[in-house]
Amino acid sequence: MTGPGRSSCVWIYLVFVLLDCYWEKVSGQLSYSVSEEVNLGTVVGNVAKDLSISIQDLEPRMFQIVAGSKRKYFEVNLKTGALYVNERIDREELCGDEPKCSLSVEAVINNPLKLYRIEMIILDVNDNSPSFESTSQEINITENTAAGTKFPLHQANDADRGKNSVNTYKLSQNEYFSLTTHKEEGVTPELVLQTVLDREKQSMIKLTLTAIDGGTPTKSGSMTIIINVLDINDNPPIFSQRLYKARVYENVKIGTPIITLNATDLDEGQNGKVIYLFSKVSQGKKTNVFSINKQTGTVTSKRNIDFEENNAFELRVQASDRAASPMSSHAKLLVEVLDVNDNAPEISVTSLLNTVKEDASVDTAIALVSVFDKDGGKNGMVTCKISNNVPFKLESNYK
Ligand SMILES: *[C@@H]1O[C@H](CO)[C@@H](O)[C@H](O)[C@H]1NC(C)=O
Ligand SMILES: *[C@@H]1O[C@H](CO)[C@@H](O)[C@H](O)[C@H]1NC(C)=O
Ligand SMILES: [Ca+2]
Ligand SMILES: [Ca+2]
Ligand SMILES: [Ca+2]
Ligand SMILES: [Ca+2]
Repeated sequence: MTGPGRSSCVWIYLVFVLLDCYWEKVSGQLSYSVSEEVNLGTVVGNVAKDLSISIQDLEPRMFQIVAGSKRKYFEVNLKTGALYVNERIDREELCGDEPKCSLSVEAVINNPLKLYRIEMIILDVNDNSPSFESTSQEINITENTAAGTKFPLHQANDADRGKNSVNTYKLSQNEYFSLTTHKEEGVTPELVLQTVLDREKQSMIKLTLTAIDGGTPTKSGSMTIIINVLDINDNPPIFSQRLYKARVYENVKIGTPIITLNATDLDEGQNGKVIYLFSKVSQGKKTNVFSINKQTGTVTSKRNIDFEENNAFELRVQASDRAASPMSSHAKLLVEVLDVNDNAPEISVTSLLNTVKEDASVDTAIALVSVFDKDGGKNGMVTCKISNNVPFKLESNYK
């Protein structure tokens, strides 16, 4: 347990304790400043000169630096007295978050034995860039959120201290957001909504947040901010036309598609899903003739359509979305019924005279014959003929 190395260790420790007060008072304290990360061999100062020791004495009196830690950060050139950097000095590793960083170095000289404490102040160098914990941050914002609403953003870290740490944040150019920062507990960034968002115009907004430190030159780090604009039901379905016109032949088979209406809703999901209905204001006999497919908007015949009964239908249709609070709009559908020649002319005869005298004069009116055809247009036009071998002729009194 008591080898030579061990005993010298104890010895040095004892001397330190004994002489602690002594050199504090007598020698004063030597202090040097050195930047972290300087090249090995960089000279910090001349200890021989600063401790008033003759350079010639350094070697014979065994001047040496005592390593305070595992690493011997500094060494002395015994020929010149120059104190130089012997190991890489990383302020971040040595002191981390501490505001001040210094190393205590002891030097010893024999004959007579003397101890010196040298304070090495380690200066921070801007050798770290600000960085974010993740490469992106996702924020969900409902469209129509009021301008001025704030959203907290992730903070960047910078291992350096003071002005070499994060100083400012910048947001990429955009028309929707600005940035505000608070300076308590470091700089914290917040997103401020400048204008009301419209999902139907832009459903995703990509921004870049950059953190910049105050070093010379500055260093920076950035992350992506992804804004998902969430939908609200702010659009009604809109019909492709205000007035739809369709034609259908009477007597078409029941279930024949007559027209397909089309309404579109700009919203998302259920807010944008359209259902079609006949409007309540056009209830009754007329809509009983037709049915409308809720999903597709296809109007089909539900009963036999008779031109002679109705030659046109005017229907009101409604498109609604499937949101919890639905929005609706309306359109008109005119169905014109086309005639089919499904009626024979009907003849009715009204006799004016029961008998005709043999000497009745020519052009005496004998009977009134009415011809009527329920069909429309050409289908309803009639021509009348009477047999050739009778002594009567037909004369029309009006068209
Ligand atoms: C954003 O909304 C989506 C779907 O609504 C959800 O999956 C996601 O977790 C939300 N993200 C945040 C950051 O709230
Ligand atoms: C409805 O109209 C929209 C927009 O004009 C069109 O993209 C869509 O294909 C139409 N749908 C049908 C079923 O006609
Ligand atoms: Ca460093
Ligand atoms: Ca640093
Ligand atoms: Ca909608
Ligand atoms: Ca919407």
